Amino acid sequence: VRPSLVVLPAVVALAGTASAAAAEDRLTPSGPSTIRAMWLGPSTAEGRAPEVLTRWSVMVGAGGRAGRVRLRVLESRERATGRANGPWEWLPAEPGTYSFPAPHVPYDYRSNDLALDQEAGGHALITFHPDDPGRDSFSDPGELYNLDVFRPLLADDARDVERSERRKGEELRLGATFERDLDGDALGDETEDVGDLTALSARVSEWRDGFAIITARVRNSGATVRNLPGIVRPSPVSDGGCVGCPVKPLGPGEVGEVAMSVNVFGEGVRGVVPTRIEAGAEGPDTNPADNVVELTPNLTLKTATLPTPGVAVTISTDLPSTVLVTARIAGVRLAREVLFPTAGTRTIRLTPKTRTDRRRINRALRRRGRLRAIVTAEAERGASARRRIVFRR
Ligand SMILES: [Ca+2]
Ligand SMILES: [Ca+2]
Ligand SMILES: [Ca+2]
Repeated sequence: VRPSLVVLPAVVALAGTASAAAAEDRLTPSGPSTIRAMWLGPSTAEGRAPEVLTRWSVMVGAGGRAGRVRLRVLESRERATGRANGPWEWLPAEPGTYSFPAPHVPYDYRSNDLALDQEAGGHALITFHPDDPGRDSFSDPGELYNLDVFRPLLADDARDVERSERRKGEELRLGATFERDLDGDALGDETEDVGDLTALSARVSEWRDGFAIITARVRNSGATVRNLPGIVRPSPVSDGGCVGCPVKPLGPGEVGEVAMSVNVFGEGVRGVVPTRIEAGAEGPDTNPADNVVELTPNLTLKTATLPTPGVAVTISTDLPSTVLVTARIAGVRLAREVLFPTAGTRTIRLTPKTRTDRRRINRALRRRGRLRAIVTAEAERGASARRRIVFRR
């Protein structure tokens, strides 16, 4: 998602309807004042994710003055009530688009108005839309754009201040840049809320009603808190989602667990267990390569003794794997590699390959007392399972 630059919602609302009367450039009022861009048209009412104001910009035309200006964020009401103020900035007279950092406050363009404090005034920042008799007041830019002027400058903590003047048809070319801020830390999640998670391991930790619960261990390898660590939803999208979210924020150096469910056999839209997952948080990652980790297979083992002598081993894995199965009996090591191209179950026999090994085991079996053996299965990324078996009591 790219940062959204919105000059005014009107730009969208009026697109594609050529105005009969030509717009012209104008200057802002001379002298110190606060000038507020007022849009009197409709705006949409959809629910928006939390957003934070990050920058503001103006488009300077020809023929104006230079001078100091300052951004004001106001409540969207007839009378002016302040919410936040930027620092004073120097605005050149040369035509161009100038962008400045904004006070980072929660921002919804439908419930906030933007204004500028100006000292000298006379800046080339206005597009004037003449009245268009061919349009009704709901579609005539000459009616919808207005510039409210407050003299003297609005106080920093202005409340319910009446405007001094409303200039019809004057569009202040002032735009806001804002970004999603899901964690509400006033850092834009698209460009500012940067960090570095590392995915250490992941596996299917549990099954619930046909949903695989995938749990991952993640480390915060960066210098900033990650407020919304989690697993990025794989595509194609199946039912499921974040489990136990939001989890606790992860501080620098901390290791934590995040989880996600995927519908594999349950009701609804099904998917498959992913072979790898990607860890993510609210903002960009400085080293995305280490956010991805392959799932560690879950291995299970069943064993039975053989008269030959030897051991029968039944291995199950929930992922494609290469499993090394070993047994230690009376100091003899028996080993076999078992390939699973897909998840599944296989039974193999581990028996001594040489006559010497067979004799050694048989000799141990003839002695008094128990003969114990350890059977181990090991696969990728540290997956292992182990069973102890008793040959003779
Ligand atoms: Ca944020
Ligand atoms: Ca954050
Ligand atoms: Ca990373």
